[in-house]
Order: sequence, then structure tokens, then C-alpha cells
Amino acid sequence: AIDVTLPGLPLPAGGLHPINRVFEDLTAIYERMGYAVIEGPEVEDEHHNFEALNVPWYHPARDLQDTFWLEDGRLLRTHTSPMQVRYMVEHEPPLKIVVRGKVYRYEATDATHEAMFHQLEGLVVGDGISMADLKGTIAEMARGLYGPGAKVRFQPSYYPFVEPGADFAVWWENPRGESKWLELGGCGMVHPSVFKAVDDLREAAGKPRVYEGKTGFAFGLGPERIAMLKYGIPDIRYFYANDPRVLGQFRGEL
Ligand code: TYR
Repeated sequence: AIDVTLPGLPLPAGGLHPINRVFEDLTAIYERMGYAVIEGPEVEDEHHNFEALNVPWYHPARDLQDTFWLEDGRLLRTHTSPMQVRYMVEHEPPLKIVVRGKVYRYEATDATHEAMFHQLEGLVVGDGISMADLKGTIAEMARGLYGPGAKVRFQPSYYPFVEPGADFAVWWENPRGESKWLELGGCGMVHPSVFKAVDDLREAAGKPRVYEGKTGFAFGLGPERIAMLKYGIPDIRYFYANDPRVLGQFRGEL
């Protein structure tokens, strides 16, 4: 006979992938600051991935991001920045968004490079948005990740879709006494050419031009770098090899 009152057998629990855990931490920080969290298509067209972001076909910056092309002429997005354009075409300012998702680069893999990885992209547009707002936002994110004493560093850099542009790093310390500058990502003030490209797309879709004269900042960063340090994962390829000996260590960490 079956005793239906016996307790059932426990089933093994799954867990969030470490990259999703980092995304959850990051998006919680930005939601507290009032940002909307969105996603977007991984298959993109040249116009959104490059042209509208002020990267014309002859621009040397195209070589920095080696692209997977599809047979129909579309591509796998090389960054989450095309979602800046897509979101602005659909929404009027003021706006505050973060975009989470996968990106693809055609390059040889090693311990710190994968052909597929993730980005978190931020975009804020309004009136009188300044570089000080950008710095304060990145600093707030760093405090959310690493506590009230977190330090951030900005260095001038170049991205065609911002001017001025910068790279940012966070001072990272762990209980084992290790510490270093963690190069996290790029950022800057949205380039007027991007606003113009957005208004051109809006006009073509029968929408009013509302972006020229606005100001805004944007940033992009890689959660893999945060997760590798946080969990002591030495090789980026461990994230996507689906080896249960690695991912099983995150079991039950829902
Ligand atoms: N898209 C850039 C990259 O993939 C990162 C970035 C994003 C830089 C937004 C600046 C910026 O405003 O490398």
C-alpha cells in the first residue's frame, strides 16, 4: 500500500547563473535610482549598431568590434548601445534606462575573451544633464556593489557615440586583502550626432523631432568582469561551458 502521508523526496534545486546574479545586483541598484530596466534584440542591423551611433562604414572604430554577419546582411549586435537608439525612437525625453543583454564579437577566445558576453548599458537624457551627473551615477553604482567606501576613477577615452568619452574603473578590495582598479567600462556624454540620427529615424516614422538640443550621458559595462572577481572565477570560458562542476557551485543561490 502507498502511504500518501509520507513526506516527498527532496528534489535538487537549481540556481541563478552567476552572470544573472550580477545582473540582478546591478539592476536593483539602478531601479533604486529610478531607471527602467529593458532588453532588446540580439540580431541587429548595421544602421542601429553602427551608423546611428556615429560610426560610418569607413570609420576605423568598426575594426575595434569584429562583427558576426548574418547571411541576410544583418548582424549579431557587438554592443548594447543600439538599444539607446531604439529606445529614443520610441520614447520622448526625459528618460533613464538600463539595458541588459548578450553581445557578440568575432574574436579568438582566451581566459578573458569570449565570442559571446554580456553588457549593461545605461542612458539618461533630459535637460541640463552633465558629466557630474554621470560621475555621481557611476559612483552610486560602485557604492551599491562594493560598499560606502567604494572609489571610482575616470580616464579620457574615445567612443564615437559620446563626446567627451571616458573609461571608468572601480577600486575593488576583498576580504582576502586583495585590491586593484577594476576596469569596468566606457561612458560619456551622448554625441549630438546620435540625437540627430534618432530624430531622423523618428521623423521617418512620422514622430516629432524631440532630441536635438537635449543632453544626456551613457555608459556600458561588462558583468563578467564583476562576477569573475566576486566569485574568484579565473577564466571567462567557465561561464558558458555548462560544466556542472562550475555552475553547480551556485546551486540554490536563488
Ligand atoms: N558600447 C561600448 C562598447 O561596447 C561601451 C560604451 C557604451 C561606451 C556606452 C560608451 C558609452 O557611452 O565597448
